[in-house]
Amino acid sequence: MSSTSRPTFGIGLVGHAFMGRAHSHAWRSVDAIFELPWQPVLSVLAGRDDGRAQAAAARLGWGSGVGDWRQLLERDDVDLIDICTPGDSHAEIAVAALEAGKHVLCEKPLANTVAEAEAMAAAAERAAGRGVRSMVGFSYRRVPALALARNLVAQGRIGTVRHVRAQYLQDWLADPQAPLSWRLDRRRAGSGALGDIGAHIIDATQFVTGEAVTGVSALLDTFVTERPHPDGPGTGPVTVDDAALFHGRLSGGGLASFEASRVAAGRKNALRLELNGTRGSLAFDLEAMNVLWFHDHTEDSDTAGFRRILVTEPQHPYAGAWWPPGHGLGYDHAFTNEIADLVISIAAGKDPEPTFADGLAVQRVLAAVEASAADDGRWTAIPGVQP
Ligand code: SOE
Repeated sequence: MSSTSRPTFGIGLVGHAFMGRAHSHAWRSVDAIFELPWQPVLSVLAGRDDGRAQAAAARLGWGSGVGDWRQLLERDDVDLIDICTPGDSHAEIAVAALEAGKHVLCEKPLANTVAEAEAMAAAAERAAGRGVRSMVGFSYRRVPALALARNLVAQGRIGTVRHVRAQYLQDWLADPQAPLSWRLDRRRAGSGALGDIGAHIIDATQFVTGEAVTGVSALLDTFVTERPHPDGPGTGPVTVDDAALFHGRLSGGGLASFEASRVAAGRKNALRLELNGTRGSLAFDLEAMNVLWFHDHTEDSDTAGFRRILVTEPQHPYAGAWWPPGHGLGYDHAFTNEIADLVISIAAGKDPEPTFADGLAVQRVLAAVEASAADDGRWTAIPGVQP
């Protein structure tokens, strides 16, 4: 929809690497796919350097580029600040933006520490009282098959959840020569596979089941402890985990296992979730993201079995806005779906989900995993969650 009679909604993006590109793509396309009450305008992109930000703005479709995100706080053509920077700057930018009256979309994990996430959740709550909204970008909630899985669980189609098996497996660090980057630096990223991709499976588990993780026992490992510098001679230390393995209990009484790895050779972006309940099971793999497997255990056992649902029908979540049945969506579409929900919620005066409080809940699980792993896998309860 491109009517100019709608109010405009000015966006300021901070960051222009992987996530900045993914969000830019979504902001560029969202108005052509969804019927939005407001018209997003890609006003300004902020980076750390004027020249590079201007070049990125031109390439990614933004009106202008600036070398300091603080300039966005002052601008009348910015209604929302979209934070796509490494985790060490999320709290500072988000709190300043909310206090300046700007809505915020912040990439996951919400922060690098629980203290930062708490400050962000508190700022979000204060801002919501003034009609200023915030959302954390757990984009996989907007993959149609995972949104359908949540609906089926909520409808009781698999009964009470007994098991969740959650994995997020990648292999871009399997090669010991893969260079250092901010994602391998604890000061910038907070943690490694744990916060980068483990955060997604924690959120996906809590989202799909509607339950909370109440406690964990964990192991972390860094298999490659030194890696080459990207732009010069020699190597430097890796200060985050390559892999995280933990199990936990859910608030409904079920058991959950979690595995996040960036050294799982051959697995490129395998976010897998399997749920077994008293009445049936569901299974999903992001490497085949248009498919949800469903087993209805109440069916006649002669013919019962996992059925493959191609989640591209018009009545499936988000799918109706896109292509005819069977034509499928990809990684990028989840960001467009996320941004559509964000704009629709803000225009309706409602808090979009996942909230900063949801991001804080994930952060508490991440911190419990680190505490448990540092103490030989000791059982560690998640503060504030009823066992
Ligand atoms: C973004 O949602 C993200 O989590 C990235 O930050 C990860 O690195 C990527 O592999 C999955 O998507």
